[in-house]
Amino acid sequence: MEKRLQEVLEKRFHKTLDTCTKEELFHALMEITKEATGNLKRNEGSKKLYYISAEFLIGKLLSNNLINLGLYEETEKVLKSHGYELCEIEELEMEPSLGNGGLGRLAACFLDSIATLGLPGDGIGLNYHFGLFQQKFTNHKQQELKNPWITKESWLNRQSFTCKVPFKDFTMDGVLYDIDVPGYDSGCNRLHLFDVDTIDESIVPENSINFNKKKVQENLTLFLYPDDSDDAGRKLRIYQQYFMVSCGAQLILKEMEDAGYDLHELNNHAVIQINDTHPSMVIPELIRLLTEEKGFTMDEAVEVVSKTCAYTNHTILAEALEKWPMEYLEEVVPNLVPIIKELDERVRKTVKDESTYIIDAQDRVHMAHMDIHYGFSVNGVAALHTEILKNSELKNFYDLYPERFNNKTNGITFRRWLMHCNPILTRYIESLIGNGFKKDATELEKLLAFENDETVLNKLEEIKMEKKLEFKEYMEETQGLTIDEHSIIDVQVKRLHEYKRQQMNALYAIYKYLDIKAGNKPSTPITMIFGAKAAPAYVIAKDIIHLILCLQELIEKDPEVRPYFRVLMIENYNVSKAAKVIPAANISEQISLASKEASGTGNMKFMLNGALTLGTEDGANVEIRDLVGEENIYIFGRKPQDVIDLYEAGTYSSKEIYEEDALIHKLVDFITGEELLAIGDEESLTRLHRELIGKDWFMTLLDTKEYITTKEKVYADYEDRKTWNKKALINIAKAGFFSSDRTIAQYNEDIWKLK
Ligand code: Z57
Repeated sequence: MEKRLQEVLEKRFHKTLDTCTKEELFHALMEITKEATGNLKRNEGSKKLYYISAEFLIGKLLSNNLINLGLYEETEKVLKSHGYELCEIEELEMEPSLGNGGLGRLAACFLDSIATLGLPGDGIGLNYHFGLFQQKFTNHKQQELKNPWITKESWLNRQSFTCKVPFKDFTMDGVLYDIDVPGYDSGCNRLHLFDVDTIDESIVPENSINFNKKKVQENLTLFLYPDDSDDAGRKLRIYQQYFMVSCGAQLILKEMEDAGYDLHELNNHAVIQINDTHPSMVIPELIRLLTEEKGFTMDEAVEVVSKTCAYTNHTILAEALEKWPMEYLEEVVPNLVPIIKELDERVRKTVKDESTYIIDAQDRVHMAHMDIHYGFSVNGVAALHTEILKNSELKNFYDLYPERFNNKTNGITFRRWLMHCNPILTRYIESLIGNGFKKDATELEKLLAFENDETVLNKLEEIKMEKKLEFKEYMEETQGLTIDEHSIIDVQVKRLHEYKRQQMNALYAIYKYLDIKAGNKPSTPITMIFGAKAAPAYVIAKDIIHLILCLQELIEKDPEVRPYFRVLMIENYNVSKAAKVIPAANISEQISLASKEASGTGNMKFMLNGALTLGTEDGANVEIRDLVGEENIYIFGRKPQDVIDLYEAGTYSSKEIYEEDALIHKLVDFITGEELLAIGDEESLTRLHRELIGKDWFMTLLDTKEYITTKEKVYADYEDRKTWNKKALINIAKAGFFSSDRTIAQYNEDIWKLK
C-alpha cells in the first residue's frame, strides 16, 4: 500500500506521503481503492438477482471498501507512520445521500451482504444529483439546503449502456453510472444508477431546494423525494419511477440476451426484488417490452414476469402505500395504461374480492396489489410485521395466496455497523473470542462466557467511554456543543415521524426539566440526543423538531438544570453521523406506537454496539427481546394487538387523557407555556399543542405515563454499572442474528435461489 500510494501521489500531484495535502491523499486513496475493487472477480452464476430500489443509502465508501478489500489496517498503519489518521482523511469524502432512512439504508446493507456471500446480484436505482436535502437549524427550525455530493472524482463510473425511455410527450435517454460493490473478502457486484445528460443543476438556486417542476428533462434526477413513509403524490415522482424501471428492465433484458438466455426462461436466470412499491411499474414495463419488442404473447409475458418478480413490503401506514390516479399515469406513461388495465381485467376474471383489484372504484392504481397478484413472493421485514400483513393489512391477499407470503427479518452489515464504526470494540471482541465472528456473526454468542467476568465488563465500559469521548470531540467541532462524557447518553436518531413518537420523548424531557426545577437532581447526569430530518412538507414533524430545539435552548441557558440534564439535537443526521453517535450510546430509543414500525434497523445497530433498548413491542424490538430476554431490555407500552383494536374501535381520545391526568396535562401545556413561547414560534408550538390534544393519531398520550416510569427505571439501573455492563454484553452477544448476511442467506434460500 505504501509503495502504491507514493506512486499515485507522485504521478498525480508530484508529491510524496510527507509533502501531500490531506485532499491529495484522499484522492490517491480513492484511486487505489477503486482500482483494487475493479480487479476483484465478479460474482457470477446462471441466475442473477436485481435489487431494484428508489433508494440506496450507501454512505461514505472509502473506509468500508478498504475493510471489505482487507486493506484497512495496513492503510491505517501506513498513514499513521506519516502522521495522518485515516479517520480524518475519511472526513473529506462527501456522503452520497441517495436515501431517506431505513428502507434506503437496508438496501445498502443488503448490497454489502449479497456481495459478501458471493451471490451475483446488482442494485438498480437512480443517480440523484442533490440526493436528500441537507438540514440546517436556523431560529430553532429545520431549513433545507441542496446537497451536491457528486464531485469531479467519485465512485461513479460512467458506462456505455444507454436506453430510451418513452414518456407521453417525449423520450428521454437513460445513461448509466456504476458503483462497484466489493464484498467482505469476496467478489464484487455493482450498483447501477441511471441518470440523464440533460439534467441542469443550475435551475436550483443556492440556499434552497426549489426548482421548476415542469421541466422534466432538466430536473428528473435532481432530487430524491424527501417523503419517508408518506407520499407527496406528485407527477415528477411517477416520471422518476418509470424512468428507473424502464432503464432497469432494458438493462436486465440486455444482460439476459447477452448471456445467451431464452427470455421465455427469464425466471430461471433472473429474479427481481421490488423494494417497496416505488419500483412496481417494472412489472408492466417488462410485460410491455416483452410483448412489443420480443414477440411474446400477453399470456407468455405475464407468466414469465410473474415468476421473476418478488415484492417486499416495508410499512402498514396507509399513506405510504402508493395509489396513483389513472389520470396521472395516462398523462405520464400512457404506454403502461393498457397493460395495467389488462392485468386488472385478469384479476377481475378470477378473483371475487373487490378489495384486491388493481384499479379501484375511484380509478386509482394500487401498486402493492399489482405486486402481489403478479409476483411470486411477498415478504414483510420483521416477524411481527409479517404477521400483521397476513392477519390484517393484507389479509385478503393472504387468503388468496398463502404460499406467497414469507418473513425476512431485516439485518444490518456488521462491516459498517461494528468493524468500521467501532474498531476498538471489534479488536477487543477479537481478543476474547477470535475473529470467526467477522464471517459468522452468530459466533458473537461466545461472548456469553464472559458475562460475569469483571475485567471484561469493565473493559466494555472503558470502550464505551472512549467512544463517548470521540463523539464529544466531534460534536464540539461540528456544532460547538460540549457533551459530558460521564453522563448517561440516551439517543433517539431516526427520521422524524409522528408514529416514531419523538414527541413522547420530548414530553419526557419536559417532565425531567420540571422535576429538576422542583429540586430532584439525578445522581448521574443525563444527555438526551436527538437526530432527525423531517420531510419538508410535513408540518407537524417540523413542529416537533422546533419543540426539541426550543427545549435545547431553554435548558442550555439554565444553569440550574444544564449540569444534570441536557437535550441536544444533531444537525443533518445522516449515515456518517449515525456511525459516530451509535457507538457512544447507552440507551437506544425505539418507542414507536406498537404495530406501526415495520422493523426498525437502528435498534439492531445500537444493540450491536452495547446500548440497551428502551422500546415498545414493535417491529424487530420483539425479536430483540426474545433473544436477549426480558431482563436485558426495557419494553413498555400498549401491545400491538391492543393498538390495532383501538384503531378498529375508534375510541382513542387523547383529549380524555389530557383532561383526566394532571401530570400529562401539565407536560402538554408546557409546550405553549411562557418559557418556550419566549424562545420559539407561537404558531408552531400552538399547532403541535392542538394536534396532541385534538388528534394524536399515533397515540402519544396513551403510553406517556408508562414511558416516564420505565425511563426512570432505566436511569436508576444505570447506577449499578456492573449489572448494566453485563446487560450490554448480552446484547452484543445476541446481535449476531441481525447480521444482514443472515437476512440475505434467507432471501436466497426461500426466494432468489441463486447458485
Ligand atoms: C422507510 O424507510 C420504511 C418504510 C417505508 O414504507 C418507507 Br416509504 C421508507 C422503513 C420502515 O419504516 C422501517 O420500519 C424498516 O425497518 C425499514 O423501512 C426497512 O425495512
